Order: sequence, then structure tokens, then C-alpha cells
Amino acid sequence: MKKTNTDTRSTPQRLMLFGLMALVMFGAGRTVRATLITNAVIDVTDYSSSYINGSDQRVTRNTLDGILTPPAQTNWETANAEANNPSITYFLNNLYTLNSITIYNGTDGGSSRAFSNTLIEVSSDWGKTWATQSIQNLTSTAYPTTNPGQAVSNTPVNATQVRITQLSANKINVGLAEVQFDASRNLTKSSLITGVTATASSYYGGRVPNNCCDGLNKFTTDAELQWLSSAEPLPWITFNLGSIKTVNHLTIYNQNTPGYIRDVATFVISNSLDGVTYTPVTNPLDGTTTFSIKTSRGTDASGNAVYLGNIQAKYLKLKTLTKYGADNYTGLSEVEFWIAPRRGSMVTIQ
Ligand SMILES: [Ca+2]
Ligand SMILES: [Ca+2]
Repeated sequence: MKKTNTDTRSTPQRLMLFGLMALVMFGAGRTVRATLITNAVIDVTDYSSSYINGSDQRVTRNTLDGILTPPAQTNWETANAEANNPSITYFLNNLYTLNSITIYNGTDGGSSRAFSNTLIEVSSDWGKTWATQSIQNLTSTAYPTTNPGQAVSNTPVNATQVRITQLSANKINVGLAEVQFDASRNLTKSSLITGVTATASSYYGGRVPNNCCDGLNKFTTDAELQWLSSAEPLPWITFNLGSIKTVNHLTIYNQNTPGYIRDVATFVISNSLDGVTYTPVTNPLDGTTTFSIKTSRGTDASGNAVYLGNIQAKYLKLKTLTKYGADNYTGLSEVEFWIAPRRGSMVTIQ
């Protein structure tokens, strides 16, 4: 039988190709540089202890908008009612080695509205335990035209979350302009599950269950783009992930319609492989079967990170136990499902 050789390239061409492949595999591909974690890969949970909720909302996400200078509307700033130890928490969505954390102090008028004595804590276990990374006294400048960043951590540390707390008492309307995280390694890589569908115990008009798992409009305040129960204060919703997945965590964007408080407060979540047998998931952070999320407020609909551990599921059923607000309607804006990280599989190259 005649042997057929379909590779018509000359030997020099093959050597050149081999060299190119070697360069990609062992040259450029090995050049690991620090990468700045940006808004695109940080999923910020609404962990700011408070914020100014006026015509201009000085919300958590403003510290990730890339604007380091005034106006104050591009800052996060705490509300008048909160005077003691306000904090802001970042959920990084993966486990990173952070080389440094840089804070750009608040730009709303100088030291009275900027952070001073500041505690930086990190968690590397999705929020179960926290460790002090550093305590620093930050400086501030009134209405800076350029805002110098202040490195508050230069010791590499593994982190899934970072919490920044102003330690001084009796200090209202304090805030930060921006926070940046520099990471050399992405130790784990979570990925988003798409194509999720949902059914629920009830829904109101066009505010159907699929609205909260279609991957769209997670920050919306339009009621018609969210899921809402119908005359049922404690509804359930079941999500179909399409196939069995190992789920690491959820990001839940609570019901968010100005003028109405209709958010989920606490819930049980059960997993199922077949849609028939459901088992309540144990909360990895406290050992109970109850999970809780924060109410959304105005246009600040930042997501709530809900860490599940690594559970197997094709279906996940969320049953509301308690709700915010007093009426008989409850719902969610959006739920994101994240596949379990693959430890040690990623090196981020910029
Ligand atoms: Ca900003
Ligand atoms: Ca949606």
C-alpha cells in the first residue's frame, strides 16, 4: 500500500514552523508580568457599609470606574447616618495572588471626607476567615487634579476578597475615589454558566423567571426586566443549568425597583442532579442551610456573592425564607452561576 504524505512543506518551512511554535510555547508564553485586575474581572458585591443615596449615588462601583479625581460623584462615599468604622469589600471572583493594593483617596473636599487610619484585610477562603494585611494612615488632598495612589499592601497575598475599613469614629461622608488590585497570578479560574433557564412558584405578568437568568440587565431598575412573584411573599425559583455542573458560587442581584422593597432576604438553596431529588446545600461559611443576601438600594444593585463550595448540580432551587419589605411580592433581578475554579490552571499574562 502506497504511503501518502500530505505535508507538502519543505524542510526549512517545517523548521521555521517548529521554531515559531517553540517561541510561542517556551518564549512569549512564559513571560509573566503583573496584571491589573480591572472592573471587567472583578465582581463587586454590595458590601459597602453605607453610601450616599441622593440624586448622585456615590456607590461602591464608583471605586472601580477608572476615575481617580473629582467630582465626588465618581467616588464611593458613606451616608450621613454612618459615623463609625465604615467599610467597603471587594469580591474578586477568583483566587488571586495580589502583589499590591493601591487606594486613591476620596476627592470630596480633603481630609474630612477622605480615609485616614485604614485597615486592610484579606480573605483567601471566600469570606470564611479574614486576616489583617496592613493598617495605614492615608493622606489626602482637597479636590486633587491628580490623585496619587497610595500603596497599602506590597506583600503578595492570596485573596478572594479584600475589605477596607476606616477605623476612626465619628467621621461621616468618608469615601474613596478608586481602588486598584495588581495581581501576577490568577490561581483559580471561575467561569460563568450560560444558557440557564428558570421556573418559579409564581410570577407577575411579564416579570417571568427567565428574566433573572438571561444574562441581561443585572443592574436594571426596570421592574419588567426582573422576576417578581405574584401575590406570594415567599416564592421559590428553580434554575436549570442545562447539564450537571460543579458550582462554586452565585452572584445574586436582588430585586431592584425604586419605590418598592421586594427583595429576597434569606433562603435555602437545594441542588439536584435529576430534577426530582433535591438536597439542601450546607452553607460552607457557617454550616447552616440558610443563606442571606443584602437588599438592593436605588441604582446600586451590586451583586451578592453566595459561596456554595463545589457542589454538583443540574438544578438549583432557591426557596425564600424571609424577605425585605412588607408586601406580598418578591423577586430577583439576576442570578449568575459560576463553575468551580480549576486550581493552578491559570497564569494571567498582560
Ligand atoms: Ca472612581
Ligand atoms: Ca436579566
